[in-house]
Amino acid sequence: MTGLFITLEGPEGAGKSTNREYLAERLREAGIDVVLTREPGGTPLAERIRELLLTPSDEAMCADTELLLVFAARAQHLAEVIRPALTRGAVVLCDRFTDATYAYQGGGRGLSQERIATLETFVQGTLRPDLTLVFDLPIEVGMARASARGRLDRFEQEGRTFFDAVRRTYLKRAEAAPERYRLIDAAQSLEHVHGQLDRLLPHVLDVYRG
Ligand code: Z5A
Repeated sequence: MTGLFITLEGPEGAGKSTNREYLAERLREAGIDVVLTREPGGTPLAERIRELLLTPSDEAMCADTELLLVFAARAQHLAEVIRPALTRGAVVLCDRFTDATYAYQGGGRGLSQERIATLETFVQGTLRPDLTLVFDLPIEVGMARASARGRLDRFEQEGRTFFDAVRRTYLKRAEAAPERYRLIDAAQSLEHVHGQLDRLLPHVLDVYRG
């Protein structure tokens, strides 16, 4: 595959969606074919699975069901969107991917990293992101941004302990593989976050152009 697979990660309200658009714009200005997508979701079927995952329900969803749904959506997304785009040489900018599974289902729900790794290999083979931007910020700042939007989804209804574990997992993974991860200080103003992305752009273009 000749494209570049970039994922954006971080706790809720970190600004991934907002900055995904900004980064896409900068890359397009450089003449690059960019595919913007998100998880869970990214295809009609995967978006239906997203609805199941995000909509609060009277029946509690067990952690294994959640994990399998996340990977079911991912299998569809990889087959329909991500792999074809990478094969034709595009940059894929994906709002969340398997690091979110390690952070939410692993850190948050307490499922074992080994079980997640088994599914990761089953669904993705050897495919991993080339670069992962972790938008990091104090949990209370992200929660305040998310709750200002109104109704909370199934994940957003979780408490502080859950989100602390999510953030810790992201930071641990970034620390363990600095060649793949870049930390973005997402607590700063949008202007400052854009500045951090601008400084990262030459690195992204270098990796893309080999
Ligand atoms: N999930 C999972 O459990 N396992 C998995 O494997 C995967 C996902 C792939 C997806 O929900 C949920 O699925 C997610 C994890 C779970 N749950 N949570 N929580 P989502 O896509 O709806 O949730 P999200 O990814 O957390 O989106 P978000 O809350 O919208 O966060 P964001 O995209 O990082 O933030 P944003 O929409 O760009 O910005 C949020 C608000 O803050 C917005 O009003 C912005 O204008 C504002 N903002 C952004 N940046 C700034 C700065 N720098 N200053 C001030 N205000 C800002």
